[in-house]
Amino acid sequence: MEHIIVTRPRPGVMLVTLNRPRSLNALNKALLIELAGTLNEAGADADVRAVVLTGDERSFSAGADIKEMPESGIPPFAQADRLKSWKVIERFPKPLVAAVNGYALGGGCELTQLCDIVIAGENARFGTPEIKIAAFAGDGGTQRIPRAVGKARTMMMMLTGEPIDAVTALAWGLAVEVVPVEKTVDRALEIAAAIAEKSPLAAQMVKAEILMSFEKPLDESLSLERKMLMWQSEDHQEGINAFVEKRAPRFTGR
Ligand code: DAK
Repeated sequence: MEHIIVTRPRPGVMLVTLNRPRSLNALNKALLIELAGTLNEAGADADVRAVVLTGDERSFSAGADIKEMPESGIPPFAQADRLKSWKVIERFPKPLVAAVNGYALGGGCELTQLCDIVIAGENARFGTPEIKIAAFAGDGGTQRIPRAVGKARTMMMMLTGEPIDAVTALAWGLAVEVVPVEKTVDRALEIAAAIAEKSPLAAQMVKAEILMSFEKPLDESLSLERKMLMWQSEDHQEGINAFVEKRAPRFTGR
């Protein structure tokens, strides 16, 4: 792949590194397609139980590739394969942890908010500067960011285009921890590894259930039936047995 690097630094954990440093990891269409393809593979691979997504120390991602915009014609962002790639990321069923150093702007900020847990380095800057090029956060940001931080803060971010720092992002709920820059990826991997030890069935169920609370009315999202399926899994029985026998559980995902 040209624009991302994929490694498996810990059992059950895939690390995906955005790799267009000269463009501050701007999300051109080719990168999005590679990312979606990698997540599709990770989703189908039972050896991957959690994925960490990161950039480099200067930039997680500076957003949609502005230089690609004129080439692609109008409307530039509405191309089917680009939109499909975002859908794949949005629907990735396994836990996704973001390790964010530097810029997380525009589509880069939106990408962090498709991750389930966001670890911010001290130099992280979250922002939605699209208004500066007479655009708006059209890859889900106008809908997801207010759900995370509320109306007034979103208006401030999106109408001024000015970024917020890591400590503010933490206070507003866009990130869950702030750590020194050189520790961001390690901390995200540590969290992913802790998730990977759990039952993959349970982890995916937790993710789906929590996301549902943002997407559906309460009477639909109280999906008792799906929760009942969980109690019939081998992993659930193994969890109970291990607890009673005072040993570590061995989860298989069945
Ligand atoms: N795209 C392309 N190249 C970028 C880039 C971007 N978003 N951000 C930075 N770069 C490139 C710069 O052009 C420069 O390249 P060279 O000139 O060296 O060739 C290199 O990365 C380093 O950047 P700078 O020289 O500018 O570095 P600085 O440290 O001075 O500034 C910066 C860093 C992040 C403040 C600055 O680069 C900047 O403001 N970048 C643009 C950030 C931005 O505006 N992001 C949002 C993009 S729009 C939709 C509607 C809209 C959207 C999507 C969908 N629909 C309706 C479906 C829009 C989404 C967006 O994300």
